[in-house]
Amino acid sequence: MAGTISIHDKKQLERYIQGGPKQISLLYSFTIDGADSSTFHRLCDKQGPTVTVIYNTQGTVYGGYTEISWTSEDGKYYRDDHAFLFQLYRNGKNNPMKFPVKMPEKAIYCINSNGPIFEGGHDMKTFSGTLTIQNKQYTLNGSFSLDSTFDMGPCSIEQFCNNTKTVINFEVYSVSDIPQPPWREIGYWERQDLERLKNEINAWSPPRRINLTTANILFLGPVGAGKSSFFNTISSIFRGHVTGQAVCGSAEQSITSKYHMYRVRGSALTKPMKFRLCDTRGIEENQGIDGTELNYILEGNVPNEYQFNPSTPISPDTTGFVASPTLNHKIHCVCFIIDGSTASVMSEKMLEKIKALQSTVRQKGLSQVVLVTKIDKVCSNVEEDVSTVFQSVAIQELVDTVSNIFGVPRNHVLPVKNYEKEINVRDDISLLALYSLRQILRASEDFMFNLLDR
Ligand SMILES: Nc1nc2c(ncn2[C@@H]2O[C@H](COP(=O)(O)OP(=O)(O)OP(=O)(O)O)[C@@H](O)[C@H]2O)c(=O)[nH]1
Ligand SMILES: [Mg+2]
Repeated sequence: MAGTISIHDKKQLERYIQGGPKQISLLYSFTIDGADSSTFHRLCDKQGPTVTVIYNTQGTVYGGYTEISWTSEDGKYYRDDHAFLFQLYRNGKNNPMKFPVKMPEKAIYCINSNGPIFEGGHDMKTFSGTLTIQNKQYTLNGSFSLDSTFDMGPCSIEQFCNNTKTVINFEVYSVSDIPQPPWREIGYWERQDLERLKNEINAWSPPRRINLTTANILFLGPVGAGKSSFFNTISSIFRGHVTGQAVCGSAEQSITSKYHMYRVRGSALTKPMKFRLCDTRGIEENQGIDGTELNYILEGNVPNEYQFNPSTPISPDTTGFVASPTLNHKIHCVCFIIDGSTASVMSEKMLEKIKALQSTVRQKGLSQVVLVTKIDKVCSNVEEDVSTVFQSVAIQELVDTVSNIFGVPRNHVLPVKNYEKEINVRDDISLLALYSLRQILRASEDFMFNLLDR
């Protein structure tokens, strides 16, 4: 059933209501259903958020929005923190205005004998009983005192509704969110999908003909970005509880001071998986890993458990330096890890440093992916439920920004939420982390396939 309201007016109401695109559908209309309060209740009760739109004889269009369902009661106030009155047209001219609720505890009043009542002090008590139609007009029998429950600012009753109660139509529309298609389709968030991914990663191995025992994945990123936490997240998923094998935390300088080539295993008794997650100290503006050190790490010269020393960079004289590394020692994929909550405000100096390191990685023909952590700090919906990540516009924009900063395709930018405050593992966090790890393993395969071709 179509109403009188135009697409332009719906867009205006959508902006007032906030929270993205809305489906606005007609529930009740004087001209179609008759001006009768019991008909209003029959068609509009228990319908969730609604918008009431009144068209008066002077070309003024105004009304009220509530996210609380109308009900048939003996008389009861309902709290609504998001209710508002509005105007769309004044005397035939477009004049959009929103009047927010200022006494939310008495935003609406439900009573079976009346139509919609926006009030606390009868701000907009529309009509009661049955109204008769005369010359295609209805005269509302409610009262409009305005400004006790809603903040009308300087808008007078004359300006709001011409101080007249003769109307040509009165409509109530239901308002609901239009579900947005995900901006990245991964298509699964169920427990069995998590088990499937775990099995797939557990069984993963480098392509046979390459003769590699493990894929070595290097984590590189600013101090505090969540590098060690990502290893802990992956380890927690396979161990079945949140673990803290890698030391994490927040400090001015890198918490991680050793180079760790971590293996992941389900328990002490099971074989490790066929990839190593190589954790490094963080990138700092004035110290930390530089191009030469990175080159040694990528080439496999740096031994596991190497203690970084800011005053003496890695060199062939370093104890344990692997002078003749094989392909098994080398890095096969670089995973830049950055903090999503500060990605767009990284300093020029930090960006320059990252770009220089990226160029070293690129020269070696290695695959690069970017893991964006702390997405729970970027979007509150995602904080509550990580499976909404690919519906979140904020995360989509973050991925676009990071893809521009790093100059990598968007499908190589992977948002994750690490385990940090949680005590138990959660399917939504685990699924996203494993999905990202699978993409990282696939990126390492790309490099290995290039080796095969050589
Ligand atoms: N809210 C939130 N906090 C996170 C997330 N990932 C990591 N953290 C927190 O960020 C802080 C730094 O995490 P680490 O894993 O130690 O970071 P790092 O990159 O290893 O840092 P350095 O070793 O110092 O270079 C810790 O307090 C973590 O709990 C995340 O996804 N969400
Ligand atoms: Mg660390």
